[in-house]
Amino acid sequence: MQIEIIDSHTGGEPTRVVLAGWPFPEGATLAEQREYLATHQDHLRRGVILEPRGSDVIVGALLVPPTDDRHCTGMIFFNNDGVLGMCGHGTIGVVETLRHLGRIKTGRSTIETPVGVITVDLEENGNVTLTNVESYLDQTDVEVTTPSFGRVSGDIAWGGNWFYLVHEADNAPEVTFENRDILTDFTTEIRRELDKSGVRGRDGHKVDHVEVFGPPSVEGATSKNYVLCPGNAYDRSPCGTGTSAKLAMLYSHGKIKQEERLVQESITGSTFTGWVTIEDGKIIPHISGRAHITAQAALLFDEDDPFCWGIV
Ligand code: PYC
Repeated sequence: MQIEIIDSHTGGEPTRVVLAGWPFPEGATLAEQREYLATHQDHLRRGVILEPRGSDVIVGALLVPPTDDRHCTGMIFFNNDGVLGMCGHGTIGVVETLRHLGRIKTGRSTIETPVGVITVDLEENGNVTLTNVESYLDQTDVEVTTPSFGRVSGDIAWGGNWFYLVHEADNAPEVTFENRDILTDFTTEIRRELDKSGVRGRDGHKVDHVEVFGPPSVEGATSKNYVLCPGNAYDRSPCGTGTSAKLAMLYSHGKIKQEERLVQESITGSTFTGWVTIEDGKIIPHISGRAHITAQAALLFDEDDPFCWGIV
């Protein structure tokens, strides 16, 4: 068996787009297809994402036919832990992959995801602006006490995935690349405490991404972030859904206005530019960045290989 893929990275964060060889999941909607993938095709997710073919950092995107042919494609994201709702850096990676294949034109296109339809604007130079699903602030000043770092306070917001946005902590590590391991410990403890206290997003889903902020180090940036993803890897990019959640939080607190630009720097020094518009009273984030292709390959699966479906 073989699965055809194209790899790219967006601000340092890899995306592996699956083009062929993976049977389309069953379901009338993308949400149903994501459920089918999680239930019946988890071995494929593991085989494509985990070692020995992949790594904890890669986000996969399975391209599926759109349920409405006005849309350019459907896409279902997954990572080392399971399936994802949306993925901002991954969307930019998918668009760059489609551009590489000559399957998308510059200008505006729409793409279906399990959490809604998003819009992408592709420029001649490869820059992509994605208009995300509605994002919102869900809970404010949620406090947890971590065993090693003391008291932490933050807001919970939806940006296509669930985020805990740290705004105050007794002993938060500084947000620097050198501190990435201790930032992983810090955010993992926060997520564990949130889960233990039964804190959930309004749809009952676990709050599985944690975002911490610090002063920027690249010129023109507004802030630098560290984002813990569900499978314990940290996002090398500024995180499209995390930046969307942050924009929704800032707008709801009256700290930014419509169309006001925020340049979010990642822990690796890459940046996304983001802003919000208000449409029918809903906060709609826009995230702009670009991806680069790194590989085009066929992954080979041999049933006799004890690690055929990944090292778990
Ligand atoms: O860019 O939205 C994002 C994302 C989610 C997880 C990793 N990257």
